[in-house]
Amino acid sequence: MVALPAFAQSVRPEILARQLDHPWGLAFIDEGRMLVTERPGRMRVVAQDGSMGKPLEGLPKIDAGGQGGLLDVVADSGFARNRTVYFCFSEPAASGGGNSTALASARLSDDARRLEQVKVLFSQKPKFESDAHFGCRIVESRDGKLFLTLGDRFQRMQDAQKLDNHHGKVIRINKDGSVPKDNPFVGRRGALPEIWSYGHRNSQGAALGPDGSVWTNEHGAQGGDEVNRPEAGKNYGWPVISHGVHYGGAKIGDGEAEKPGMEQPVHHWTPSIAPSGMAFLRSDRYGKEWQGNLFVGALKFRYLDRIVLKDGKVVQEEKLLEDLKQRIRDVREGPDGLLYVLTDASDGQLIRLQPAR
Ligand SMILES: [Ca+2]
Repeated sequence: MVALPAFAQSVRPEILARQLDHPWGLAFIDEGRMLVTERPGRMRVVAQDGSMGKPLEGLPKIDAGGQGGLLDVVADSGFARNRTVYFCFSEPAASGGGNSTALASARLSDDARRLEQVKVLFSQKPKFESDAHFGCRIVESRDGKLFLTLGDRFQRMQDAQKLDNHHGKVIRINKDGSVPKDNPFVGRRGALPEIWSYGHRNSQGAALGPDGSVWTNEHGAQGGDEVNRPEAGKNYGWPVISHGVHYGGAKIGDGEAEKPGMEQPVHHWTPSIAPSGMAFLRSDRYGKEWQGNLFVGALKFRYLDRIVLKDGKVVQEEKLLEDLKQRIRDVREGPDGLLYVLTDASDGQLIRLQPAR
C-alpha cells in the first residue's frame, strides 16, 4: 500500500492494488473484500490489503473489445445470506455477428473461486455489430428490483426514441429476470416491457440516491454530459434535445436543448467530462459537508467530481484527485464509509481515499 502525498484537497489517496487491466466495476462482498471486474473479461476477489485472487471461473462468453467487455458488478443486498452477485457484460450473438449488453446473476462459490449457477437474466435487443456504447451499470433499488443502463450503440442513436428496442434505455427487472407488472410500458403494444425510461445516450454511471430513487449519468456527444434521475416512462431526450452538439459541431436534433414532453437533466457538463461510475456518500467519515454528496468519476478530465446537491439541484462541484492524472472509472462507498475508486488503464489501480486532516 502506497501513501501518496496529501493534497491541498481533503483526501489522501492510498493505492491498494495495481496491475488491474482496465478495471470497470467493484462491489464489496464483506468488510474486507470486494469483487473487481476487468474489462477484457475477468473478475477477481481483491482484499483491502491489496491481495488479489485468481480470475474467477465460470464467466459466460464475453465479446470484449473497444468499450465492451466485462463491465459492472454488484452484490445482492442479501449477499451475506445468499452469496448472489449481478454482473453485466457485452454478450456475443448466439450465431452470426453482433453483441449487446446482458445482465446475469450468479452465486459466488464458498471458496470464492468460482461463479456458480450463472443465469443470464436479460439481453438487450437487438444484437448489433458495434464495440461502442454499452451503458452497463446496475443498481438494486430498495424494493429489490434491478435497474440496468443501456447505451444507444452509437450508430443506432435514433433507436433511443423508440420503444420497440433496448437501445438508449434504462430497464427494470425482477431478480429472476421476469418483468415487474408495474413497469411503465407493460401492456403497451409495440413496446418492450423491461423499459423504465428512454432517450438516453450512453450511461456508464448509476447509483441509488439517498431519496431511494435511481440516479444515472450519461455521456453527451461534444458537450452535454448529463446527470438524470430517470422516472418511470419518461423520455430523456437523446438524440432530439441536448446541451451539446455532435462531434465536429453539427447540431443535435433541431439544435434545441429543451422540448415539451422531454425531461431536462438534473445537471449537465459542457465541455464533456466523460462521466463514469458514481456513488452517493452515506457516511460522515470525511466530515458532515460531504455526507449525502454525489461523487462521479471523470474519464476525460481525469478527476473525481464531488457534487453538492440541495433540493435535488447541484449547488457546488469540487474536483478531487486531479494530481493523480488518472481516468476515474468507478467510485463506491465501502462498508467502512470510505470511498474507493478504480482507474481506467492497462495498469489500473484500486485506490482508497483517506480523509486528510
Ligand atoms: Ca437528456
